[in-house]
Amino acid sequence: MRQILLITGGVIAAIAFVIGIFTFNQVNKEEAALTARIQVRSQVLAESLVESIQPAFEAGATSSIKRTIDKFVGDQRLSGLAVFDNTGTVILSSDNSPDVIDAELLAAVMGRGEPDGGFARNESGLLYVSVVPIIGENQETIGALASIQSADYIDATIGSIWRDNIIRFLLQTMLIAAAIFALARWVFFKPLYDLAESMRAARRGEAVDDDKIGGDLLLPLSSEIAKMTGSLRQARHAASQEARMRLEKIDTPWTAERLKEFIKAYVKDRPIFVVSNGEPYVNTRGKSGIEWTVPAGGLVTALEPVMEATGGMWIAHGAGEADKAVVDKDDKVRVPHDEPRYILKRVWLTDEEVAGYYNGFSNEALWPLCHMAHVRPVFRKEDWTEYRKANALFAKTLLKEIQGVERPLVFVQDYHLALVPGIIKKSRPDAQVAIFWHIPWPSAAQFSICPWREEILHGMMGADIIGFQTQQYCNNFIDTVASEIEARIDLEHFSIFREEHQTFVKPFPISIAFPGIAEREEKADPALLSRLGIHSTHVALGVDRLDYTKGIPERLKGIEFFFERHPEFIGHLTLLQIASPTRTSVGTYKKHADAVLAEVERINARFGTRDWKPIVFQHRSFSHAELRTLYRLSSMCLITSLHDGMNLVAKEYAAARGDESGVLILSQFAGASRSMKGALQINPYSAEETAEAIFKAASMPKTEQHRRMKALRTSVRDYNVYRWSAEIIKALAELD
Ligand code: ADQ
Repeated sequence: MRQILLITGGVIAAIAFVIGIFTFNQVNKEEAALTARIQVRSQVLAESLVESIQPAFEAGATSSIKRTIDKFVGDQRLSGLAVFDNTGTVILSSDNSPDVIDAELLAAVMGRGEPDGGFARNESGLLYVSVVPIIGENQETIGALASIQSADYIDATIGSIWRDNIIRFLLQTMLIAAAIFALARWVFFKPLYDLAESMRAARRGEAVDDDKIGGDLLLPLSSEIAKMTGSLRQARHAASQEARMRLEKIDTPWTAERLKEFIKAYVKDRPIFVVSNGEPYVNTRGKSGIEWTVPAGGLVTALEPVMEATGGMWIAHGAGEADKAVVDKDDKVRVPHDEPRYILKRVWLTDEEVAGYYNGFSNEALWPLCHMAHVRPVFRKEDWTEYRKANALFAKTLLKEIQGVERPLVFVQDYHLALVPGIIKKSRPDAQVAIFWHIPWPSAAQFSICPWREEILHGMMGADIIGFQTQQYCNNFIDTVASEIEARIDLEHFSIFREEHQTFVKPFPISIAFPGIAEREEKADPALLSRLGIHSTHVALGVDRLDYTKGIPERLKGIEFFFERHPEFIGHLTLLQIASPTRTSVGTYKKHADAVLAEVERINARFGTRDWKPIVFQHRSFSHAELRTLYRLSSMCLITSLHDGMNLVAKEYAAARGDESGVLILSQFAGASRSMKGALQINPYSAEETAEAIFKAASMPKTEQHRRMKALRTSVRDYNVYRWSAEIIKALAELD
């Protein structure tokens, strides 16, 4: 656009210059011709009058001269006439003759005895004054006659020439600007846009019409690009063929490509709608304008690669300060921002709803209710009211989006939205709905303390499939249903019949996207550890949200006990604890954060030396790339959750260790402990066990590390997040 304006501006300036010069010339010529004409006419008139009044002038017959000049003025439509004696004094003048005669002009005419003239201006406009000498019989100048004529038409003619040319200039400018815009658009910009669009389409793997790439103007470039997009298509085709083949084989790894093919095969073109509280991208205002970040948390880590692979729509709460600024009128934005692959639709909640539904019922009631971490759930009626309202709002938003979509696939996430499946199924019985519970499901006895347990269970059972992380949580759920509501339980198929609706309860252990080759080959730059002030031989790494279920105080106790038992490691081993702030508006979390920080300080004061600290505590989020580097640089990763649905950090650690080194210390209360057999399992409540595991990891021979890490990596590679979502989608599709 700027370029078009520059070109147009340049052309207009050139036209203005040319038209200006031409107009100036034309005006000069016209002015000269009109002046000559008025000069001649005035002089001829004045001379003819002088001839007729000369005898009377010499005879001093003033009254006869007066009559003659008055008549002449009337006949010739002059503005005035005046007769002067040889001293330059007016003897006679016509009625209302303007007083514009220049004394110098008069003196010059009488001195030379020759006629002359000039322009004058008064309030009535431009005038031409012609002065003719009156010559006596002795050939001496005896007086002069001045005729005054209106020359307004010269002004008018010059003005109209300027006006006409300015109008011509404006018309030409408009026409030329329009022509330049049209030409630039069609000849230059359109081919460029087409080219960019073709490349985008090729990148998305869509068919590109090669003839349309760039048009004639960009022929040399477009033929090269056509070849490139052709090869890209071939590569994609080959990859998808390969994926189709692999689809049939159980023992080949699941990839984004394979998931895409799988979805095509199983659900054809039915779009997938994901609904969760947390959003995959948060927009904030930064120094360079609106920025985006991926929030720390297991749900996003798992689902984002799936959505990138499958497309569709993700509905989530827009909690970022600049979230509203980037959505369209339907509250949608295409993400990832740098390479859009699916639609994120944001739901807006009031502060009151966030306080009651999210901080209150979700995080102060359901979260502690489902986790055995000895934090008492808080059940407030007003939080429950907000929870119901917010669930209804998410469901309403989804129902609007699935209007007109036949048998939509709906995938509801987590404990924040337990009531959504019920609401959806009521309005759209044809929708196939799954809900995945990312956190543990407690025992029936523990769940029975919830005052609104029945409504929660009914809401969840609106789903066709309820997924949990482990078989144990499925068992707990079935027990809970059996003891709380009237329903028929089919233990053979692990399903529940209620009001003619069948809900299957199945374990789907969540995972991560196993890294591709590019990530595997990334170098782990040790400078990151130096920047964090860590120079120890051994680094024990902890990566968690600062949540009381993650057992960070227990981990600190473990490390303290380790240094007590093995003082030879003082100065040589550092615990790097990365803890991203989480749920900071909830009182329990604030207290927990303060307690953890105080413990870190206490232990650092107890064992720290001048240039070494036993614990480096980072109270912030790190990027995925930074985390990968830290996973690779640490000798062990510590997971000490008191209770955890799965724990993806354990899987991320194994996935990052392409060198098959490093040791995973894993709590027996994390869902991940079911499948991650190469880990050193611990009971995090026992500081001794944790300390011994740290010692074992720090002294473990490389061969044992390789053996264990190989097993861990195989478990993650074989059951990655693509397989997780494929299994859920398959279970949904098989309901038909
Ligand atoms: P979370 O409780 O959030 O998830 P987890 O599974 O460990 O727990 O996932 C945490 C994710 O956040 C990981 O991807 C990790 O890399 C990231 N993360 C943590 N701290 C971070 C930091 N400081 N900076 C950047 N990233 C950080 C819930 C359940 C889990 C379950 C998941 C998925 O509580 O039990 O495994 O959902 O279902």
